[in-house]
Amino acid sequence: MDRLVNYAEKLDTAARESTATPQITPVDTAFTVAEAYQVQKLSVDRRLARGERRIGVKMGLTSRAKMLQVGVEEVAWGRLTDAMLVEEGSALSRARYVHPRVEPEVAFLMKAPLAGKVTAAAALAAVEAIAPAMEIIDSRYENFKFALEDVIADNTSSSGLVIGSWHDPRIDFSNLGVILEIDGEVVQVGSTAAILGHPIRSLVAAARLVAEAGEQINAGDIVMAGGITAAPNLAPGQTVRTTVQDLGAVMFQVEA
Ligand code: 0L1
Ligand code: MG
Repeated sequence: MDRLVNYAEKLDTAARESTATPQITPVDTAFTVAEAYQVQKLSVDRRLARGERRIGVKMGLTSRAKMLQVGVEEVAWGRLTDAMLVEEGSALSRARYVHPRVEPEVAFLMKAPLAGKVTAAAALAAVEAIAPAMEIIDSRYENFKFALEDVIADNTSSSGLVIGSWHDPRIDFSNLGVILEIDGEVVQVGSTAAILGHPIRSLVAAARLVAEAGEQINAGDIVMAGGITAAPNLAPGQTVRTTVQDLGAVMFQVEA
């Protein structure tokens, strides 16, 4: 079997069965970023073949802290499907994941397609609305450990998304305060400026990266702009809430 197809199948199975799988790069030292994106597509295509629907893209490694942690200077992207949507205010099952964490984010809803090299103004003009959001990240690798190529192949750890109320994007969202609370206790504080200095830069990067893969951002797509703070672990019994200044709050609960 082609080695990339084999990796895609292993990652897809790990996600479906909520079991960790070994990293690729320690064994396949020649595995490249370009091949990793091919594996990501092959793996997500398996989900689409099972009936899931593509709903947009996520940007990852968008904060300086995360880039330094992984030792890269470039953002990464992943694909979102409808099965990853967690209804705002609902309870998600911890058992569906390997070792889930949560990231406070903001999400864009697109009203026009976007692809290639675009200006920040063009990107903003294609946005219908902006919302407070959270991403559930859940590396399929053992101990949540990976190299850049591994995590790209694993759809940049993306496992779920929770979206709050959509707002008019014609506000200044460059530096909005963000609070992540677990069980009413503030566990992370940040600013939307942590996303590449301004979240619109994440959308500009998304347009460029999806075009490099021969794809585009479509009208109606959701684009998750990227993590704003460190990502705490999720455990059964928790109530998790993110509040973004001027955009309001978004929450979910964790059950066993
Ligand atoms: O969305 C993100 O920034 C996560 C990217 C992958 C790294 C991780 O799993 O922490
Ligand atoms: Mg994220």
